[in-house]
Amino acid sequence: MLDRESLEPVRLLHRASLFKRLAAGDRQKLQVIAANVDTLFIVASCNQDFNIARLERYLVLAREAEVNPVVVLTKMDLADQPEAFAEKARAVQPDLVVEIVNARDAESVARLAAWCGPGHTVALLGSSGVGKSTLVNTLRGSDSIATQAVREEDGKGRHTTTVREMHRLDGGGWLLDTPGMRELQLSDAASGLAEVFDDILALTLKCRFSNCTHEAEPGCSVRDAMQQGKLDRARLERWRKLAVEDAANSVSRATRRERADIAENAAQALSNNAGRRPRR
Ligand SMILES: Nc1nc2c(ncn2[C@@H]2O[C@H](COP(=O)(O)OP(=O)(O)OP(=O)(O)O)[C@@H](O)[C@H]2O)c(=O)[nH]1
Ligand SMILES: [Mg+2]
Ligand SMILES: [Zn+2]
Repeated sequence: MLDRESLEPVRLLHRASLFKRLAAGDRQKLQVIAANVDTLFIVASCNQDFNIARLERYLVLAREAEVNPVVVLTKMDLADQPEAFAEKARAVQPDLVVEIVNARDAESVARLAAWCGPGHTVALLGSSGVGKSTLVNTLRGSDSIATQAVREEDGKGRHTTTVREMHRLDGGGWLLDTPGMRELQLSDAASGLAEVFDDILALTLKCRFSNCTHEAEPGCSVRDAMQQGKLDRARLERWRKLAVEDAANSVSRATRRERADIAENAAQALSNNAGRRPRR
């Protein structure tokens, strides 16, 4: 927080919500994507970009950071059945808010204003080309941020936005536009995973063996649910993949932390010894 007069920093505000990811290239490092965000717009398009696994991944991130997620599906004007995409997204979590818009159309985007009121900060995440910057432009009633047509061949974006940028709305809200990210690995996201996949978690707690792998053990509630058509195998596999990834990344960072602790303790011991040299 800055002092109004001197503009000197007077207080470091507590980061209410923190989005982090493992830095691309260096899996051992955490990179902060955004802090103090109230709402996350998870942006995807009503086309081949739409991907349930990616949506779940962003949701885990939002739940882990305790930020309110809103799924924004763009390009409804280009889709034959945009509602079909919304249905798929809603199936991920029963209470999930899903909005379908034409990001270029102010009237269509107006429904998102509810989350962008005074003092509110919204971060936009999603693949390149889904229309994050277009949404920001339309919400601000300007076209000052660069956007670029997606590639003809595969509909993929061209990584037009390259840095995170805050944009102020006339109404007092803030929008954080981000570059479409290629890599978004989970780390330390156990509680986010538990929330997004709470149905699976509840089943695993009922398995006969506490270390059930849900492959071949008797008394497995997860397999029972699948046999009864209550759990989709693909969803189970997506959960498994994210859980394994999260565990692997969390462990490798823990080892790094442990190594740092050991090094620090050793240094401490050395300096203590230096102070307590035996008298001659
Ligand atoms: N018809 C239509 N076009 C859209 C819509 N949303 C975005 N576009 C177009 O899609 C292209 C990509 O939009 P951008 O806003 O640059 O996408 P972005 O998500 O910011 O992409 P990066 O900055 O690369 O991460 C632009 O040509 C937009 O005009 C939409 O709802 N309908
Ligand atoms: Mg952009
Ligand atoms: Zn089981």
